[in-house]
Amino acid sequence: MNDFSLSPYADTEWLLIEEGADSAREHEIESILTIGNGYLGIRASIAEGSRFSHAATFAAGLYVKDGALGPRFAVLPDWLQVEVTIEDQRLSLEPGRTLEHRRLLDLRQGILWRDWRQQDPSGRITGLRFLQLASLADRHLLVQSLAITAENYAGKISLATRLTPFHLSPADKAGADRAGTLMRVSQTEVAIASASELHGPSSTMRQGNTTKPNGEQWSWEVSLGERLRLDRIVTVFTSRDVVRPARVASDHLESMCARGFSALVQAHVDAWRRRWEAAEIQIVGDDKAQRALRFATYHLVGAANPVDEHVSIGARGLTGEAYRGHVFWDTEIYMLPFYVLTDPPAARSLLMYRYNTLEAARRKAKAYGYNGALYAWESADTGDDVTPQTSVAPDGRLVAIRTGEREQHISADIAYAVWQYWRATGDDAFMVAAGAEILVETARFWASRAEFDHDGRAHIRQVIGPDEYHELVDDNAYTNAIAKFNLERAADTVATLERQQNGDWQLVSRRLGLTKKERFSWQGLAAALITGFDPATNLIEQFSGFFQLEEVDVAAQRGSVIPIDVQLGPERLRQSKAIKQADVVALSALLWEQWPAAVHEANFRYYEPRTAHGSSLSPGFYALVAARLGDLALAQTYFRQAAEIDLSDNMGNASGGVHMGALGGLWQAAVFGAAGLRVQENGIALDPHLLPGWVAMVFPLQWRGRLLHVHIDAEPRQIEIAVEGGGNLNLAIFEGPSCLAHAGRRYVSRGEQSGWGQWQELGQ
Ligand code: IFM
Repeated sequence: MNDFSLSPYADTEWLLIEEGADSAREHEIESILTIGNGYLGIRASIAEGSRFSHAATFAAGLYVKDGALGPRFAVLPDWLQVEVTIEDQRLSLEPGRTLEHRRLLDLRQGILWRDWRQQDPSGRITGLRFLQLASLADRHLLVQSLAITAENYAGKISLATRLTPFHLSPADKAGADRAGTLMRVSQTEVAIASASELHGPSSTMRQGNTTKPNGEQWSWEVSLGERLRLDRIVTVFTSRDVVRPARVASDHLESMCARGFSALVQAHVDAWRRRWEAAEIQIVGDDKAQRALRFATYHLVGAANPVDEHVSIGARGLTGEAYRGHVFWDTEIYMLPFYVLTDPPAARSLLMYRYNTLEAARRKAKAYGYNGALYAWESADTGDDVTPQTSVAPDGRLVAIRTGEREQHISADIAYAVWQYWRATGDDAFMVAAGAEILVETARFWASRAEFDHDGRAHIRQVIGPDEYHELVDDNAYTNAIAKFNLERAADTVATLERQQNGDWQLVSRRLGLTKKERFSWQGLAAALITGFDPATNLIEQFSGFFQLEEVDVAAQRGSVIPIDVQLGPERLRQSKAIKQADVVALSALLWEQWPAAVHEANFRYYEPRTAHGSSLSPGFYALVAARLGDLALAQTYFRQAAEIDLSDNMGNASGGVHMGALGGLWQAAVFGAAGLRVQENGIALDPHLLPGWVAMVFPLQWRGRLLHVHIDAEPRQIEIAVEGGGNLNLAIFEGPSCLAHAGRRYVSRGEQSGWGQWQELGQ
């Protein structure tokens, strides 16, 4: 019998290890150790199940209707279930004695391992090693393997898998019926086909000796010390992907089986290696930061599917059911930069989801009496707004949720993301075919949404900004500034496309009925929108009247187990300056170039003590801005806070899935904060502020078809960049020297007493 040719990655720094078993943490562990490939996500529940398990496999874009609560993620059948019975004793963590139990998430290879040694009540010791993966090389493929060793006994080992077999209709029949299952989720058919092989010391069983209606069963007499291995290959297709999922799943299974288990695992490991080459951030000198960035990158890679333009990433990705799998602004504002700079096709697909749901956004705008496109605050498969209408407050009251109606900045956030993608990739085809239409329709929304005063100033009233503690406010600075950005970029883009006389664009422009007058009106509105900026103090008022609210000591209450919104109650909270999350500070993170550093500094100092970080999105942006301001101690505090959201469950809710936006925010804190990266139209600029203890930071990034390798050293200060592929580009230090860089060359700039030295070319 073959042994696993694979084992966990040798460098244990790449392994996230959960020792033992702690029922109280089981749901949290299942979330953080999830395996996924953007099409499927599988929580890390134990194969034999337990009272504490919450097994779930999710498929991106697959929701079930749930009455008034709207859609929620569909949970697919638990294809991982395997029961192991020694003679007549079912093996489980509960009776008997657990001699060893550990789960290892192999971040490098995208594999979840589990090592378990159990002594049953009769004294028999069984050793088990499990492997499971969701292939990154073939998103319809799942693999499971289980090696079992009879350590101190001879006897019968029985295994039972639990997938109801499906029988193909005669029209779909390709070969033998496979174990598997066929289910219907709303209108969607889901087919899961599975083939298993049990390898003994000298022979292999290709099918269970009993195929029961609810799975296959295998029995084998083992001698002392002998080892068995069960390999399972599983394919999943839905009628969202193909016309006849059962037939395709079955055919695909045949061809996967023909390739063989080892080759399938190897292809997956190779795919992960390539993704790491394009995305790995190395932090020398800070193992915790290194681990947190690997964890963030792992989950970001596992959440995206570059070939599906009809799905996006929910707030918890494919790792849990919190927020019912719904998609928020988290994707465009917090996660998208990671994909733009490490996997542009994935970024494009995420934006195409918004393009493909533009009709729903138009419907929503119309329903509220506006023009253009108002995107859903929470969306699922169709793009219609699926924000729940009510929720239960901690004191048991039913409270109305108004974000679906009033948290409208999401439309501008999506426009912002379109622009960022285009600027970093130069993907004109996307802009003409989809991006510009999003810019136009969202600009049209703001044009109908804003109200002009008699003095010519424009207002956006009765909104909810990112700080959701204050509802129905007028002129939220974030909303107005991002809407202004939306209007300006829409006007610029249309002007550029008109100038280029792009034929495809002319058709789109005609279909949209665009006129010069409308374009100019966007510029006029952008200039008239209230910004809340006071030149006397450099402060930006978060919304009209914010400065008059009551001061409360947010910082003093941050350590408390009772969140500040609960402590104060809704009325007092509304009247206070306690804010939930980065709002004005999010503007510093997103639109840095629009204000001088003194403005960022003043606002950061003002809002930082008043922010409760009641959203996981907040600490990452505070870390980013603190790093840009050079307050490295505070940047580190916030970086660690963001890093521990899932890894230490510091918000107490990782059981519902990992916080994808926070993971994207952590990545941005490192790349846009510590490395100080700015993506520009003619190249990139850096402004390094490595966090305390970071000896060096190394990362790759893509800019308009070029691959850049950035290496920043703390002492002596130095930036080295190698450029691969494409034409020349501008390399700059932010507000410092710049140079024209060529493909195949390396460039270095060294820190000087004040600032940075000129770039020098190092050659190959
Ligand atoms: O999008 C966020 C929002 O900003 C705060 N509440 C949670 C949402 C999902 O993460």
